[in-house]
Amino acid sequence: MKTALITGITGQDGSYLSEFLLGKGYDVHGTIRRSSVDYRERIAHLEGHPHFHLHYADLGDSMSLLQVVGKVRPDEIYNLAAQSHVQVSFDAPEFTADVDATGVLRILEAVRQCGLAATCRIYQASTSELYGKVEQVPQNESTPFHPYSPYAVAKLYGYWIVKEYREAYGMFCCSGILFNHESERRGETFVTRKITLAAARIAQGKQDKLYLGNLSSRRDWGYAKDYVECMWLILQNERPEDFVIATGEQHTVREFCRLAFRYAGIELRFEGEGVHEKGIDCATGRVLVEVSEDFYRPTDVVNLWGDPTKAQRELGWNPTKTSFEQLVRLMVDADMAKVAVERAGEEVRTNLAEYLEKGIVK
Ligand code: NAP
Ligand code: G4F
Repeated sequence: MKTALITGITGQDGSYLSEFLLGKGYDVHGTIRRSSVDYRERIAHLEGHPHFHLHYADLGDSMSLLQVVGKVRPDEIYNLAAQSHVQVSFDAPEFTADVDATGVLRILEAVRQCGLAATCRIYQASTSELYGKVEQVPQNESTPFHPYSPYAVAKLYGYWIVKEYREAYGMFCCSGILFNHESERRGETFVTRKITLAAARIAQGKQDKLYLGNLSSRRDWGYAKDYVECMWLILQNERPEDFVIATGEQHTVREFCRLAFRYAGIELRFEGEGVHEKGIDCATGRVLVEVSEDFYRPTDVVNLWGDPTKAQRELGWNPTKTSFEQLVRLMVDADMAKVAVERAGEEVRTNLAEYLEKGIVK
């Protein structure tokens, strides 16, 4: 039985990767952080599994990493932990650098200090944000980097330090340069999930309007569940190499929004430009989407489009397993169900309060 250690196991990708590796018969260990609210929603269903284990560690704390790596002695490490929100990295640049840049170094050194350099394979969660102010479309493994946020600059260090340890110490460590991947488990402040949740709430009368930033920004959006398979394939490869993981298809935030609302039963038309652009309900004329400068970034990456040819050819990975339309549909369906359950809960609470007040129930 192989042993894997996943940092960032409570995140979107960590939860899917755990399920995937357990399905492959791995003993799965993950790092969690202490928090005043125990927020482990994405992995709650895995707790209690005999091959699923959690350990406290923080990428900012070398001691905790040394301790967990020394104890688990993993065959494979998936370093997914990060301050992963690009906009937040402008507000917390130093924390982002500590976790997303130096944190990668701490993992690599922990492996070396524990004497596992020759046996432990390491996957580093790199990102299409490295291409930033893009110099070429679509982007592949040879496209020059031009990071365009504190997040991307920190991740660029992670990319290079992984390459350095591979060349200097012969370690099997690789970066997956992943383009945006989404799911029903995506954090609610990333644009796709923000849109699908708002579309569900608006369709069910629980929200009036959705405020977004740059509607013309383009992304290559894939399904997170498909992408974790590729992380594993990268570590099963004969040689340690870096790979671009993407669908090869590009859409704007506006297109995502229009489709999500359509699946929630609302046909939108967009009118106006820049901050004055609005998404209008074709049936009622109501303005449901507006632009707010609060969601503009000091520097925004606007044209990400990946070329997954190498991963297709060398890893046999299928980049089009889940189409863009299927991705939007599954996210909207999940949020429609979530909002319906919340509404039902509210109704039960309201009725119960009324029955208690009237003495119908005691
Ligand atoms: P996510 O949902 O934000 O999860 C991030 C994880 O990192 C969480 O488990 C979080 O723990 C943990 N974490 C944050 N700071 C930490 C610290 N100081 N020490 C230890 N753990 C820490 O991100 P994701 O979407 O799953 O992405 C996984 C990785 O892929 C990230 O490195 C991200 O930068 C990268 N990536 C993501 C995408 C994408 O489109 N999703 C694309 C390219 C690259 P808490 O739950 O305690 O906060
Ligand atoms: O959903 P986003 O916040 O994702 P972003 O910045 O592309 O970062 C994600 O993908 C990266 C891979 O390329 C990962 F490395 C990173 O960890 C993260 O998972 O924003 C996507 C686009 C941006 O151009 C943003 O300006 O959508 C635009 N946008 C427009 N309105 C918005 C909004 N983004 C957010 N979060 N919220 C808005 O209201």
